[in-house]
Amino acid sequence: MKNTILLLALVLGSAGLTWGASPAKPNIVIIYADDIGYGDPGCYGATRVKTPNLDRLAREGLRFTDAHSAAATCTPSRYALLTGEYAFRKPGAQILKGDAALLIAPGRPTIASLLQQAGYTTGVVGKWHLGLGTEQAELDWNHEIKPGPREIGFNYSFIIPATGDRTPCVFVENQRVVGADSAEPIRVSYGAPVGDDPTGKDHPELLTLKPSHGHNQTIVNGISRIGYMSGGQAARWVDADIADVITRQAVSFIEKNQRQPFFLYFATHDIHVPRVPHPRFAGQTAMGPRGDVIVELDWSAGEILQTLERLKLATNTLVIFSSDNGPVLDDGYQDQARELVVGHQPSGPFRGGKNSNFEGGTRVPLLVRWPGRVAPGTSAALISQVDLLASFAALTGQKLAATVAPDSFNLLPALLGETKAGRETLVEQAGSLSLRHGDWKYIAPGGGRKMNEQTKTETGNDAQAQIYHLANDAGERNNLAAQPSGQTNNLADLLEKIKTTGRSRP
Ligand code: NG6
Ligand code: CA
Repeated sequence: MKNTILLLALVLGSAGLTWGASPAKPNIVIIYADDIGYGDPGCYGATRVKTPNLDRLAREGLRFTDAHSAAATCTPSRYALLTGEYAFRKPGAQILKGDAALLIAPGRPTIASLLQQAGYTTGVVGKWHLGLGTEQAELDWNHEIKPGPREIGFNYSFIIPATGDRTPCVFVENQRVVGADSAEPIRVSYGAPVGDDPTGKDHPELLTLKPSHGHNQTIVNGISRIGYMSGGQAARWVDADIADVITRQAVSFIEKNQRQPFFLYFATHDIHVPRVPHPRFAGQTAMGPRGDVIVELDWSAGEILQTLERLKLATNTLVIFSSDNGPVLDDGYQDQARELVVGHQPSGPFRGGKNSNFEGGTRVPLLVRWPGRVAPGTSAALISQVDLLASFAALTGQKLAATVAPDSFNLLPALLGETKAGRETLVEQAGSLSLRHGDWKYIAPGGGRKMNEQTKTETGNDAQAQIYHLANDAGERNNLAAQPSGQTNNLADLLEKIKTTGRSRP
């Protein structure tokens, strides 16, 4: 019996098949941009900035027009992407400080651990912003930093711990600060100042890039940040080199793992603030640093595509490009983004942007390329990044336990362009929760200001319920909540049900 099974396994194996269904094992690369809006890449209508590599992905793959990040800010979007659970269910899934504890419980299934189980080698390179260490103890940056990516399924990690504008301004590779020197211990604080590094608040004369709001604590490379840090001088990153450094790490991860299935989650720092393009990209657009870092982002994506080609991996690699939330112009530094945007529409035809309940908050670019498997074209399927986990489970022939990834739908057929049908309903998260249901969008009533005066973003907050019919009114101008369509109660009830049931996956 044993021998027969072995023989069968060998025969099936040599035919490229495995037991049961025949799951594919393409390499998977997610290029996850930061704060890129629907209208920022050329393939989504931009003309004042050229993005030939993203445009090429769009030409060779599927371009989605109704794809969403799970939330309108970074941490909750990344939480949902990795766990398949809406972030509103997770207490504390808000924009995290740079010394926050790991938000995802070690051992909890994630996209990375799921793919590990399917035999993939997994890696994360770039922006993390999901916390490190535990709630119980203050994190010591000078020793092994854990739990972190490794404990939730990543074999390899090279990360920016939080964001480019938050301390500590160092990379962490596999649980260790890169370039750390024990003679110069690193301390990080989001309470009282630590050490005697100058701050932006007290020494504005030292700044090369000035804040417009917030961002006035420890100065690193002439840029004051959110949070304090001391020590680790030799380990501190050079802002203009971040794209080069992390792109090189991403390329090297692909090179090292080219002979086995790999999953790379490449989360770029671009185009988040502080926007400091490398000198070779500075001035490439007439939009100032925000335009130039879009060019830099496109370059990074191009390096990944070229690497896949050079190693002859392109046809066996599923490449996904998307963004963690909608766009913002002035996000806290005086980099002239607002003054120079003239005519460019970061949110495309949609209202609002980063942090907004309107579509601009979560409707983001999504490009999917898998040559030979995904026919080039466009898709209007309603899809969210929270769906990647269940879709990858289907791709690799894994069955999810009922408790895992409670909001992740298997949309593999939509992702691969086999159907144009997506979700029927989707929860979007910003200041309030919104529910998409077909062409309808319901924004639950909520408190908070209507306009973020600092970023000049319309938040979409309103004490009253809002309902828009997106097919007729993509810009969400005509609130139909007062009209007797009966939709308000239906959608409010449906949203309430999704909230209280604790899961939405059938
Ligand atoms: C905000 C920051 C903003 C950015 C954002 C997080 C201020 C005034 N604004 O609090 O600059 O860092 O957090 O962005 O501090 S995200 O893309 O990581 O969600
Ligand atoms: Ca972001």
